[in-house]
Amino acid sequence: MKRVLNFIDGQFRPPCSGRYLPNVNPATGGVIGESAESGPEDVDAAVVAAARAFDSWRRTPAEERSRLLIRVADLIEENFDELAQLESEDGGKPIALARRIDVPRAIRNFRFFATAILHAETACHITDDRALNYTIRQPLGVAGLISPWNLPLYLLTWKIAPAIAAGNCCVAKPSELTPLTADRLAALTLEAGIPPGVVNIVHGPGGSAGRALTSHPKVPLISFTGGTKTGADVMARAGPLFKKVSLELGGKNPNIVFADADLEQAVATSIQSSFANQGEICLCGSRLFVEKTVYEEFVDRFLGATKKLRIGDPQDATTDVGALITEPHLRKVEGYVELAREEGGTILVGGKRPENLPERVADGYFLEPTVIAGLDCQRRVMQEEVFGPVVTVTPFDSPEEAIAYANSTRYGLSASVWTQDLQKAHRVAAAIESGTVWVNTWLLRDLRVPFGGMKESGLGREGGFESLDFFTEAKNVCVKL
Ligand code: TXE
Repeated sequence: MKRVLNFIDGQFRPPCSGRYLPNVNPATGGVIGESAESGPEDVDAAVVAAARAFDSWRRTPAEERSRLLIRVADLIEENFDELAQLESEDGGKPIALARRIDVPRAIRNFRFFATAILHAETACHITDDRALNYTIRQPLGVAGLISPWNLPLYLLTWKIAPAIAAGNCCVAKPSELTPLTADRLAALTLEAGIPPGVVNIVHGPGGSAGRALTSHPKVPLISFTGGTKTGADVMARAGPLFKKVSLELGGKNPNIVFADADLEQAVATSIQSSFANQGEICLCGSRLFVEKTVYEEFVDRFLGATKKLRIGDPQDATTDVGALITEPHLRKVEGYVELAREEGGTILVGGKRPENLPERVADGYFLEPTVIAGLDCQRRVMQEEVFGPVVTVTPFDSPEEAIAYANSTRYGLSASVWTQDLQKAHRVAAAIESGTVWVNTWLLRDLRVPFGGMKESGLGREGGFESLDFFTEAKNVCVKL
């Protein structure tokens, strides 16, 4: 039984409450440990430590900060197997996925921002012969970082690395559902030589520890990834304190397949974009739109590939689909399948808990990959984020109709477009209301590009220099000549 403590000022400390939350392995339903149930006092102690460390960290030369961050990346790499194992146990995700996506991306996040700060430039504006303006970018102080359970280490490092690379210190609050890799990361930052107080990690529920961070007057900046409803609460608390806020929220992403697409590739990638991480990725393409003339052929092939997915023990290297994060979440996703039936949809495949699971995971929170047809775009299942292995398929007649369907939700995070017609690809990409449009691919991430959502999918952009801009404040110095 692993007990996860807070990491404050370079030390592992129990929460002030003395209470712990059970940590459940979603694949078995068994308790595998517990994590600190922190509240405002713990967050305050972490903020004090971070503010103290900021004084010298902000003055640490970029080359030295870079060296330390690269050391963290190296240590994640050295502990690759253990981290993949922890991520899989904690979140129910297939170990193969943790090895392919989660841990490599955590390494990349640290390496990327460690080197990015060595290439940062600032602007200079010359006002005729009267003045010279230059811009200084300075860190803000204590960054509040709140991350979710679906890609725990991937998203936590996506926030910690740019925050501290830019010279801030941070208080991170990982999801209470997946504390294990954050806990290992804390130890690795210590081993790497990151000074005490630069990285602080406080575990606990969103309603207490999370809110203490978003409403803390000494935390001028919040980077949040999570659900849209929670994002609104973060905004409501941070707004009156005029904090800088970046929100990466939910998605209901369209995946549009035109008749001239390479169907083989479109099917193979759509299987990933529909069901990777059990559909628990904000970028998953949960609404598939297929041009009518190839609809039947595409759906046939797609259903065939769906049925071949192996659902089972996440620890088995051949498993494609693991367990959903919690039992309530499983029930919520099942509720959407039921709602789809009531709304007149047809379940083409899946829709139920799998039978014949290996004994070790017989009590886990599994749901078969599910494909639903026959729903109107305005139905709730087509409008709300399900966040499970559930995808809808809908035929369309023209690019205009596909665009209208794509834009028919309050979300705008990402989209995929499948076509071999270059002009159509550019035209449709420009018309879709989303922060990212992938053409003939999905989840291909260059860390330099702006990443974020339109509409209710978020606020602001992170990635590359956009992240470094977010984690610093621009100051204009105007010198009269
Ligand atoms: O996420 P929450 P939940 C979506 C998905 C999912 C839904 C709810 O649709 O079904 O959100 O998931 C912390 N102040 N996504 O409830 O609550 C919380 O402790 C400050 C999309 O699990 O948003 C955790 O650390 N913090 C998504 C983090 O916020 C608060 C990923 C995210 O949890 C808080 C996850 C509060 N009031 C869910 N309440 C994505 N965009 O990838 C909670 N938290």
